[in-house]
Amino acid sequence: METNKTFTIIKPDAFKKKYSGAIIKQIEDSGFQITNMKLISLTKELAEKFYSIHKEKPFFTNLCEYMCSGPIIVMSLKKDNAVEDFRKLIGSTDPEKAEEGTIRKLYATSIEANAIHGSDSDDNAKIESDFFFKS
Ligand code: 3AN
Repeated sequence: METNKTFTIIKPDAFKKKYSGAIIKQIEDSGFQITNMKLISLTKELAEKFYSIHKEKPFFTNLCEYMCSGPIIVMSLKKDNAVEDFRKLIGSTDPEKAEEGTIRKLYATSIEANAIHGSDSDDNAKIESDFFFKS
């Protein structure tokens, strides 16, 4: 399994607030290369499929509705140790717990509207990237 790829989504809250440019700059300045990128709007079906791992969670319905609430930017990224380094760059899922200077600390408003997604493993990076760029 390759360890130099990850996948990210700039979520509806961050896109709506016009943070995309600043977030992409921070990603590039941190050494990541964008290898694929597109602006899309998720359908309910796609959101439910993408987050199917969370389908038993109490926040699943709200999460899918929120992810469909506006355009998002999906990107595949390349860098050594990509998954781990990117998780560090975005910070904790809950922005209140995120470290200073992380993308979520800077731009997220809540645990749900948390500005950005980052793959949590090399396997998921490939699955998620293929989900948006190989269909
Ligand atoms: P992360 O995006 O940090 O990997 P996951 O994979 O555990 O976090 O959760 C996926 C998404 O589900 C989060 N980015 C967040 O938007 C939402 N989420 C996670 N936990 C909660 C929660 N307790 N309440 C509401 N939404 C949540």
